[in-house]
Amino acid sequence: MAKYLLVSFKTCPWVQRSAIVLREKGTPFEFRHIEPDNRPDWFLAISPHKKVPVLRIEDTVSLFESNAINEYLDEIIAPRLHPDDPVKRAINRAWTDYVPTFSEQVTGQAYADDEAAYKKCLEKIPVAFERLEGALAKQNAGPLFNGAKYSLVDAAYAPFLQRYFFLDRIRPLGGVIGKYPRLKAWADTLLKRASTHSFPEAEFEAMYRANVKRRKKYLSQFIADAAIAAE
Ligand SMILES: N[C@@H](CCC(=O)N[C@@H](CS)C(=O)NCC(=O)O)C(=O)O
Repeated sequence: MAKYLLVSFKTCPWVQRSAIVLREKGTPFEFRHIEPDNRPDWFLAISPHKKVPVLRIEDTVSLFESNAINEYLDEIIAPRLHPDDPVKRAINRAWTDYVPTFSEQVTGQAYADDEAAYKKCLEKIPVAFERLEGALAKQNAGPLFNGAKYSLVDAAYAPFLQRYFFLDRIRPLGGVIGKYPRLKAWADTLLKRASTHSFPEAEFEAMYRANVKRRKKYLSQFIADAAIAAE
């Protein structure tokens, strides 16, 4: 068994996506969390973009970019999460390629400087949700993206769907996800799945809130100082 080290910032959704795949495959790995503001030299030496995740294999090879890491893991460790059918596989990859856009459209509000920018960000959420609702309607009947079998698409979206609910609890988003029943059911399924979670859920949400608070953007004011102190 190869020795895997996954280098991470605690709340990074891109790391989470690779951690999910390792957990779905039942592959043991060392999870090493570093501080974004104090990236150690050993990390800078193995991360070409200076970003996490990096997957270090046998202390010799370093892979980066969560999608590339997940494709690699899926090629070499059973069970295969990609569908066998090449057309279905291409469709899965296409929806995984949409994740950076989805993330910006659904969680970009966390970086808005003021109320006007925040409101503009919220207008993008239904656009992203509508697209995924359409994709899910063309797939099998759930509960996962491809039906009964877990896929790399599930792993790719789970961290961002989780953050939608975190953001909804910071400043209510008017129940927008409720208008997309397939997406809502998918999100609920993913959030209930043990592999989604790298930390106990309440602890992780508190870490996420503390991050948003620290960013000193528009949303920060809606997170109480007391909550931070309690974290
Ligand atoms: N496309 C990359 C995104 C990774 C990424 O943006 N990671 C963030 C943390 S969540 C990071 O390392 N940011 C530090 C920086 O940009 O310098 C992936 O999928 O792995």
